[in-house]
Amino acid sequence: MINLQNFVQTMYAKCIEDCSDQELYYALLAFTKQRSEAQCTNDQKKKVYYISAEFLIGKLLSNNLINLGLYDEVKEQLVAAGKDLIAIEEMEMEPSLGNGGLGRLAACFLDSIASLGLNGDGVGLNYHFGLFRQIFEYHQQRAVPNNWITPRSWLSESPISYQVQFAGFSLTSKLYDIDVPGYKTERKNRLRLFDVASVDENIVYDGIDFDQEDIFRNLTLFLYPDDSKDQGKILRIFQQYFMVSNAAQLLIDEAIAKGSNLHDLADYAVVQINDTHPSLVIPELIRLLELRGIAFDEAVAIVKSMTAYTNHTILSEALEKWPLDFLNMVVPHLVPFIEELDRRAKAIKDDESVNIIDNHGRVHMAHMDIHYGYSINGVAALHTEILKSSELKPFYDLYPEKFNNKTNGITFRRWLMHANPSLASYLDDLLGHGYHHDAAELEKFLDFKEDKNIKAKLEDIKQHNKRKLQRHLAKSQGVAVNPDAIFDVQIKRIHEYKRQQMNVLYVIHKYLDIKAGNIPARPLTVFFGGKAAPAYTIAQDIIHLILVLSQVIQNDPEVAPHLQVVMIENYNVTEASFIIPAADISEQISLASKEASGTGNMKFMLNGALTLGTDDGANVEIHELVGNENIYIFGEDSQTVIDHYANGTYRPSSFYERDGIRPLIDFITSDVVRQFGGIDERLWRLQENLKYNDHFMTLLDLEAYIQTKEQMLTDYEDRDSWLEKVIVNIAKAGFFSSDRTISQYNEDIWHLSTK
Ligand code: 26Q
Repeated sequence: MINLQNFVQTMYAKCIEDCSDQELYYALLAFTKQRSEAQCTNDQKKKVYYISAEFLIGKLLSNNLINLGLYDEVKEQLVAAGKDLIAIEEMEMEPSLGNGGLGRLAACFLDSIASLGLNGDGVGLNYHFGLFRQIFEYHQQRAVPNNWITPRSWLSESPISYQVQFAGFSLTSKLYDIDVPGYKTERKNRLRLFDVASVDENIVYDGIDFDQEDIFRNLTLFLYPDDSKDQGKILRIFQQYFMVSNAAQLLIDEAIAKGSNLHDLADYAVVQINDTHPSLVIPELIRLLELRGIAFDEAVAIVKSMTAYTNHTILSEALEKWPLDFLNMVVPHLVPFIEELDRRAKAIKDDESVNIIDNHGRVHMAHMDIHYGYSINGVAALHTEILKSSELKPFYDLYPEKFNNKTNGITFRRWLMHANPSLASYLDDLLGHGYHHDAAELEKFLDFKEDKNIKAKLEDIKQHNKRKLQRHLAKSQGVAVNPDAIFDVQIKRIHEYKRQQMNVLYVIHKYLDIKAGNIPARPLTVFFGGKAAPAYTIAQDIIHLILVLSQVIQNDPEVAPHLQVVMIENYNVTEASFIIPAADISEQISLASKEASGTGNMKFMLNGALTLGTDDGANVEIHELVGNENIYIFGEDSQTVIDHYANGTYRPSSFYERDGIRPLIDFITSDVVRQFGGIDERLWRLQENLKYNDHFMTLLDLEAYIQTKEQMLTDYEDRDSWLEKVIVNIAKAGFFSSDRTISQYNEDIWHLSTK
């Protein structure tokens, strides 16, 4: 039994009723931190260190209250005092310490590691400015700094500090911890974020520019500073080495404190390398072990038995290759280790496809991970198969035993219980609480798929969530949406391979169709949300077109009652938890073979939206689980796409000639678009790119996409059958709990004791 009034009284000498939401937020922050600080940390002998350049944890207040088992009581006591937890939560800054999927996955994993009672910490960097805040001006994205660290926050200072050596100078680190309480476990893990003691926020000028050479002051200022220029790349290497050297020193110290003699380090620690950003941990661990008296050969063997690598992408441009010259400028003392590892790998097989250092003197980080780690995994079944059969085939031929798949998952604590409390409590009533700990129990929901009352209730819950989103958008963005419309949602980073441009072409198709007199049965609202990397021009162009189109439609009285386009400003974890529960259609339309997994697809399914997608990433597994009748799959399959790339057989211009396609592309530079603020340079570039380049084959699938989406809108009108599909999707979503994913990591890779 908690007494929030007492706590607030002691803190502010007044009662809850008289406090502002800001004051109550700080009170709840202190209260929740105190509760988790009182918990013991997991202390089993062996521990996983999940090293990642990104942890997109999102706001923590409600999440931590849920996990500590305090949420309902706190909410009740606030309501009794006339206060609203949702309004209080708005006072919290979102720590946007990640770009997208990979960072959010790391956050879900921390939740599941703690909730399963496993001993495991996240290790990363304490960026002072998380991912930029996105604002729209003149129909374009502007990036402004996002300084999330307030004087009082979830960070706790720790006394831990290390020296990290760079070329000609060393930096002192300072460790901050964020507690990660497991769901009703009584024990916690931690997210360990390293900072530079000498960091200085005052060197940031003019938005998000800063002196990139002032490493002493800037190292932890920003998540992924623009690396389109060499200076940015070098800063990234500084960040990566700083992160992994601290992580390596921390794990060695913790193992020694528990009795390790370092020869047995692998009994105490396992490192999961989240994509290649932390890959320098391999040579760094070897270097540190040698410094502590372990012979090189043995050091290599130890590190090989305790490091595992996860690959999150098959886009070759995202695979890190650092020039040796840069490494020599930043960490010259590490280079001899990398060179020796390269020599030894070349003795096994000397071929460009598997070499660590290539003929251009570049270090392939993934190659180092695969040679010198004991496990490599992809993040969805199809992704892992593509790695084995094409992208990393030469490695699969060398080390088949190292390859394994771990299909991604999401934490149900945040994406169901917190984001969609109405659905969660209804499922509690219907199915009991068993699914909280064993998500597979959601399958019991299948028993109700023909139950009319349950369908009516699901309809009510969706309507309730649409209204909640409606209120939120009115307040946050001044946008009015119609809760009686079909909510069709594509929220994710803006990238050509994710094909937001295809969805835009559908919108143009619909606009022209309505202009031609074909009035839809029900209004459609198409939501987009996502940030574009500041240096990624075409992605900026796509945002521009969406924003202008939204105006064109809104200002056309013939079309506006039937069609609306909403671009969510500053899409982030917080926005996602408002939007996803309100969605009817989940857009997962990447070019087959390009999306490693996707995790938004899982969140939508769990919240009762139906997937409109390609057979790509984890969509393939969703498709298998729910069956053809309960998903809308379209487009060419991954093999066809891979063959097009291999043989150079895709020609966008031949698709452009088609009657169903040409008017849509031409519309991009039409007078009406230009009248509403369209910028010629952006529109032309986008149009030309689609006609003559179209690297991610938008036009290849466009007709199938339009047709499938139209079918979906027609099917939506048969409410009974639509809701049956919704039930099947929710019931089958249990597989995508990150608890399942983490159990598999543990069984196959980490081998930690569960108590
Ligand atoms: C690389 C080099 C230089 C600068 C930046 C980068 C870089 C930064 C971020 C490369 C990759 C990323 C992020 C990748 C990412 O988020 N991948 C996503 O991971 C998800 C979790 O596994 C998957 O669900 C998505 O399919 C995948 O796109």
